[in-house]
Amino acid sequence: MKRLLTGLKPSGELTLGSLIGGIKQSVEFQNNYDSFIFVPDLHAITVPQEAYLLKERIRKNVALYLACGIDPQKNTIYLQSENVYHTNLSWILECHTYMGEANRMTQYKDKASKKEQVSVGLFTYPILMAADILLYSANFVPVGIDQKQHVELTRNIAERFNHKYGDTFTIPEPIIPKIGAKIMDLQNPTKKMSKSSGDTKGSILLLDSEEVIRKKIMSAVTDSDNKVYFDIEKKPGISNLLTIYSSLSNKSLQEVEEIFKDSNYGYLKKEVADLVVITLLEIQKKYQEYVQSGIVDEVLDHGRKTVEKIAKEKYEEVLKKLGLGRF
Ligand code: ATP
Ligand code: LTN
Repeated sequence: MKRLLTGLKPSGELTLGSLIGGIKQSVEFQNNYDSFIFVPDLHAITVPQEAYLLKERIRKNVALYLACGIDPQKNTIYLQSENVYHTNLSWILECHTYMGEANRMTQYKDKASKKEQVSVGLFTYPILMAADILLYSANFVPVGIDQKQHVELTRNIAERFNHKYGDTFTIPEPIIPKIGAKIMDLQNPTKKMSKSSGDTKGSILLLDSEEVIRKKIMSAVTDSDNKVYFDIEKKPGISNLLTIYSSLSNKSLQEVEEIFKDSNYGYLKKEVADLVVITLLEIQKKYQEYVQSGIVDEVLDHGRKTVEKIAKEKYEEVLKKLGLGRF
C-alpha cells in the first residue's frame, strides 16, 4: 500500500480552509493508503506562540482530526516534537539545500515581508517539512496549493541526495484538491482564509458557534453585479462561496452554479451558511465526545511508538551514507 502523509500546524485555531483544503482529503484517502497524519508543532514556533495556548491546541487539533472523520484505526496519528528524528534529519537536509532554492519559497517571502523581525526557523521551515516527509518514505502528500512549492523543494532535495549517495529517499508527489485548494477570507476574498491571522470576521473556525458562522457568512464580501456564477478574477467572493458549497456538498462546481444561477446573493449566502452549520455542528458534537474520552493521548502514544521505529531506521541509513556516527 502506498503511503500518504500530511500535517496541520497548530499555529492557530483550525478553520474551514484547513478542513476543505487539508483534513477532508485525508479522510477521503484513508481507506486506500497507509495514512500518516501528524501535528507539526515544531512548525508552529516559527512564529511566536503562547506556550499554554499551544499546549491546549495540540490536543484540540487531534480531537478535531478525529471529529472530522480521521479514523485512528486507519491512520497513524502523532506529534512531531515527540520524535527527535525530524529535527535531526532536517539539519542534514539543510546541509544539502542551496540558499538560492530556499530563497525562492514564496510563502516565506510573503510572510517575512509582513513582519519586522523574522526567525531563521521561518526561513528553514520548508526543510523541516522535507524531513517530515522523507523520514517516512511518503509517496503522496495532500496539501493546499500554498504548500505545493514546499513539496517540490522536498522532491529536489531528495533527488539530489539520491543522486549523490545512492537511492535513499522516496520521491513524494503532492496531491492538491480539485475543489477547495484555496478557500479565501470571507472579508478579503483575494487572500487565503488563514488561521494564523486570528479570529477575524473573514475566517470560520471549526469550533465557531452557529450564530457566529451565520453572521460571518451573511456578511461575506461579494460584488454589486448580483449574478451568481463562478469567476475567480471578476467575482472572487461569490466564487469562494460556490467553492465552499461545492466542496461540502460533494457536488461539482458546474452543478452548484446550476443550482444557484437564478438566486440572489442573500439566498446563496443562506444556503452556504446552512450547509456549513450542519457540517460544523456535527463535527463539534463528536469533538466534545473525543475531548472528554481521553482517546487523544491513547492515539498519540500509539502513534509515537509506530513512527519512532520507522524514523530511526531511515535516519540511521542516512547517517551511514554520509559517514556520520559509528556504523
Ligand atoms: P495558516 O492558516 O496559518 O496560513 P497554513 O495553511 O499554513 O496555516 P496548516 O493549517 O498547517 O497551515 O495547513 C494545513 C493544510 O490545509 C495545508 O495543506 C494547507 O495548504 C491547507 N489549508 C490551510 N488553509 C487553507 C485554505 N484557506 N484553503 C485551502 N487549503 C488550506
Ligand atoms: N508546512 C505545512 C504543515 C506541514 C506539513 C508537513 C504538511 C509541516 N510538515 C509535511 C504536509 C507534510 C503548513 O504550513 N501547512
